[in-house]
Amino acid sequence: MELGEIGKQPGGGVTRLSFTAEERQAKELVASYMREAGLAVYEDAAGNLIGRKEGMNPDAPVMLIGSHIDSVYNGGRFDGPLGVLAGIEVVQTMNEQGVRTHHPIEVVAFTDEEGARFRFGMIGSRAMAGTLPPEALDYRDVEGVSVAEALKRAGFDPDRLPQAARKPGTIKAYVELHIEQGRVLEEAGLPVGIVTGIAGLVWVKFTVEGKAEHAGATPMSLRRDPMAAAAQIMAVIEEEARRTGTTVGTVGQLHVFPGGINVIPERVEFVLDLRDLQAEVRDRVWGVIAERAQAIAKERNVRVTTELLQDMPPVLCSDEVKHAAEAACRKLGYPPFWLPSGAAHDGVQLAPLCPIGMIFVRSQDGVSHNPAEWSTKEDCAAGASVLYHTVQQLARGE
Ligand code: HGY
Ligand code: MN
Ligand code: MN
Repeated sequence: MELGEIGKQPGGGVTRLSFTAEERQAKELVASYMREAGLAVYEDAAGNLIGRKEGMNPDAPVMLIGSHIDSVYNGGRFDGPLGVLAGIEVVQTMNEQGVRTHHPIEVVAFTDEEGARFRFGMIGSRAMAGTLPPEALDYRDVEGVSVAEALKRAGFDPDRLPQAARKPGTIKAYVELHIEQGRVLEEAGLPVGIVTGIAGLVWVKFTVEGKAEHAGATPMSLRRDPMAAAAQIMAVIEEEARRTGTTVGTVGQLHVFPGGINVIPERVEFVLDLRDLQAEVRDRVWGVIAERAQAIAKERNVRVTTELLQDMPPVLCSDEVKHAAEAACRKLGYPPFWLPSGAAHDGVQLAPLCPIGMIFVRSQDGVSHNPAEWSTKEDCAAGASVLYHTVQQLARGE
């Protein structure tokens, strides 16, 4: 709740975009919690905020836990912060209980998980995995500020980004506690769940170009209206995503140029967020949408071009992490329950580097990316306890 005050909007939502003053303030607060928990605090070259608890073998691979504290526009207070704060709570409790582990433990708040500001997400976890594409440094926000410029203004040197990369074998596992952001646990009447896999997403920017003309003087038959074309394409997106029963397709961002009430637009831009647990299903749906969009363009004599903004493959959670989480649930008396994640998370980027896994906490009404996002204290505590025992099993070493 205290962290949720930073970046709070008039309607109660939270907007804490990457490399902004609000995010800096949030990092300082979280760093103070980490120090209070007895952790050594540092930021890596990508701005990932990390609190480290030494293990009995300081050279052993790191047991990594955490999440993110950047948000979407007008988001909730749990998406991200729950995993970071529960991670800090876990190591604080271990320190209070005098628990030592073979592996060092690091709690991380990843930079830019949401991708709200630059329309390209997970800058921090990609940098840690060594997979941040160099061209990403030139991606710009709505004011035209590039990632590189934002890093510099926040006190980081973009040229040093490669130093954030971890070598394979240096991370024992990555476990993230996160709110489910859906209704499955609520339907099952359970406080916590074990994640089986994370859906893969693509973000595709559509630019639809027509001809700006007078809204009153131009007969319907003579128009080259990009807004009408865009509306038809969005209806195709919904129709094709529904068809498979597992795919989800969303258009949440739309820009109209010039945007006059009495002006048939010249250009319309929108971004498609398309996901499925199976990449081949998602890519087949994308193929149909792309084809039907070009047919609409032809029929309406407008120009439709697309640009791939990001493409994340679906990933499976590791058996080792799932088994540790299952044992933790049983130990605490929670019936183990497995479910996929429709939302993407930083574990997608770390999967090539180390075993990953996630523990979900029930979301009230499944609401997220919305100020009404809520999980009860009891459910958050249940999640943190499962994380506590999961981490101990994975970090105690052979
Ligand atoms: O978009 C997502 O799935 C996540 O909230 N970044
Ligand atoms: Mn989110
Ligand atoms: Mn999140």
